[in-house]
Amino acid sequence: MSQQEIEEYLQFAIQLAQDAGAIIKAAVDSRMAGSGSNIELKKENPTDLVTETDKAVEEFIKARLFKTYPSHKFIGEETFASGEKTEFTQEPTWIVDPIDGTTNFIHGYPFVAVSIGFTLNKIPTIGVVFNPLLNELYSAAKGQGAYLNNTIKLPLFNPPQPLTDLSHCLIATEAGSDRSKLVIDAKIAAIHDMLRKKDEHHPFAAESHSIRTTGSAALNLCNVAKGVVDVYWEVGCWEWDVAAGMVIVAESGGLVLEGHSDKTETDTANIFCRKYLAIRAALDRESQLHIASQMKDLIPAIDAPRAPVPGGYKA
Ligand code: LIP
Repeated sequence: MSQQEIEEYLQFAIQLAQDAGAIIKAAVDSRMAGSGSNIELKKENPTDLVTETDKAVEEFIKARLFKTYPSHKFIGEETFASGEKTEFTQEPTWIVDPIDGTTNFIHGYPFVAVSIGFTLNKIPTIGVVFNPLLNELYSAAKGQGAYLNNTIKLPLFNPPQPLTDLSHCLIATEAGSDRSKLVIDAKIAAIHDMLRKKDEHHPFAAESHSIRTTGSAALNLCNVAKGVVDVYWEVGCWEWDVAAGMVIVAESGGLVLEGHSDKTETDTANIFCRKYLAIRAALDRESQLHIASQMKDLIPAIDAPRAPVPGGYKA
């Protein structure tokens, strides 16, 4: 595919994200003005929320995509949730989350984004993430760098700040939607180790600067691309949450690895792996891998199967 075609798809995705973002913003504004009628719908899992707006925005994006590129493939959160079979092939494929941060959307917490990723030959090639509540647009195409609002090159720090030790890091992570005791205990134990002082019983404790959660995997990845958080680790989110953000992180000079406790794995994460560990840009890859290895020392082994496990996931 030529650079010209990639540029065409990037501009198409940017416009699509802005138009979808306008629908999300209007829904929030009308609810805040007391005139909205967004009915909150629940999936089987009461902590994995979906609203009428998620569905409407996905339909809007899908219709525009198929009208413009009828032969392209589509993977979307709500399409998947409706039980439609999705296959990942070498074909040009759009991977979309209509609202990443649905819980935030419901509460009016302003970390809400539409996330549009594009893969070619299974390689994440374009990523656009738009937060219409803060009017922040993140975009990247493979080999062309990552940008905020089309003009500000990421990361924001130039050159990137030194990345020396996990104790100096700000770490983003999420509770996720699997609230089974095993998973929550494992995540809290990891957060405990991210925050507490090292001692003989907790040799991997990092006493890091702190932790942050935005409630949106896509925006966590964009914060890594900006360089305003150093590390993001999450188990349990899905390809539509990360497909766009992974391109944005990579193009900012960051890494996205599989977020499991295998210390030796340094390959870029498979977008379908459901476990992600992102490290911001640094002056050299060695320091990024050093931070990844420190994180892997304290990350628990949590399963994130693609099919739901009755009673929750196994830790
Ligand atoms: C959300 C993810 C977030 C995760 C939430 C949820 P949604 O996506 O972006 O990282 O922790 O549980 O999955 O459901 O708002 O599109």
